[in-house]
Amino acid sequence: MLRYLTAGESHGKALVVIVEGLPAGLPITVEEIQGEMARRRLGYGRGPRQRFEVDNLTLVGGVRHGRTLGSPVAIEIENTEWFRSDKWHAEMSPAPGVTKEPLTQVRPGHADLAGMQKYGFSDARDVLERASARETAARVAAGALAKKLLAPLGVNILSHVIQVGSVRAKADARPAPSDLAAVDASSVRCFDPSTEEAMVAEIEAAAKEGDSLGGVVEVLCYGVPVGLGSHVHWDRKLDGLLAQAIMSIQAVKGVEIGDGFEVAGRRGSAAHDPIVWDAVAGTYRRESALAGGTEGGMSTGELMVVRAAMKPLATLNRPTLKTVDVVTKEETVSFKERTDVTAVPALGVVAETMVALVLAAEAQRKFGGDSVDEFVRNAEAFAAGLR
Ligand code: EPS
Repeated sequence: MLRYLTAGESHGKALVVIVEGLPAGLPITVEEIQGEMARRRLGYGRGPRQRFEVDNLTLVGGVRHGRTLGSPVAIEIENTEWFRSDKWHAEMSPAPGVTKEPLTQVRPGHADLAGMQKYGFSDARDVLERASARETAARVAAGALAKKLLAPLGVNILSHVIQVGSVRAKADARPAPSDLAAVDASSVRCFDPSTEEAMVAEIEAAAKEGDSLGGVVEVLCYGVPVGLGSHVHWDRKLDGLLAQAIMSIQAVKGVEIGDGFEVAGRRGSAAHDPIVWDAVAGTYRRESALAGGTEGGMSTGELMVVRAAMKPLATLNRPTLKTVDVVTKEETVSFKERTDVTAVPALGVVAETMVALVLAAEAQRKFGGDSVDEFVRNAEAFAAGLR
């Protein structure tokens, strides 16, 4: 079973991810992983950090001569920040000591206060360093491996931004796999050029006021095989696994499979995707994609659609959110930290990653195989059986 663990703090020396359960023979290079990671830094509205992070990574184990060995793949990703200033060497040192600058004006909407109460900390940095979305860099490195594993099955995963703040893209603009470069070329990773401009203006307006913005991204998965996940038990349902994975992304507050929320207001007679037999292809098809590619907790083989809603970031460039200083108990505003105006364009790439990791794990559960060849052979035999 494919599983992975990340470790590391935002301003520590590095992030680490270990991916266990990949079959042997998966071709992968540092450059491919870096390519995915660079996509995560895209997007108008990111803070200064994304301009100097360089995604310097080392494949520490599990890969030899450009192919996985079937052993755990270990990846270390430097935090460029650590190497830019000595501040972080002292502030994040693992050696015994105390900070000179504890952060005590906790931010509403961030992990600060609940984390300090839960773990008994008196400095919010003990929480925020790990709560930071910097951790998603490690996830994206793992996701690059998951996408490579899914590629020979014909699975193609991409995302696009459909809302930034109050600006929403037209519902019918949905990119195909060949449109990925165009989406990534958009300054906000929006597929609809007419909306892109309005989104940028929305970000500029928020930036001017030191404020932040949330939004919505849509992940599209083309070519997902039939039968990933299962109806037989709650924790094997594919849509449940996808929802958990998406909700685990920092600042995500909502998830939708297909047109879940819109369909809730329809009558049953107009809420489901009609099934037809495609005699030419020798396969069943759905005439629409309302269900988002899952029925009964299993993939149907149709276009998979997963949306994620991100709240506006809780760190503001001009802090105005009312809070309490946990030392004095006096009313104040939350502490100032360098931050992004919005990270919605990056959310799309992280959401792709989480979907890829779920689909890769479920594909491996279904098709097994200790080598990529065996995995692909098994998947092809299953598909041939369906025909
Ligand atoms: C983040 C705050 C910012 C972002 C960071 C996520 O970091 P910093 O406080 O160092 O400026 O840049 O995102 C990343 C570093 C990244 O690589 O995505 C937060 O509080 O979540």
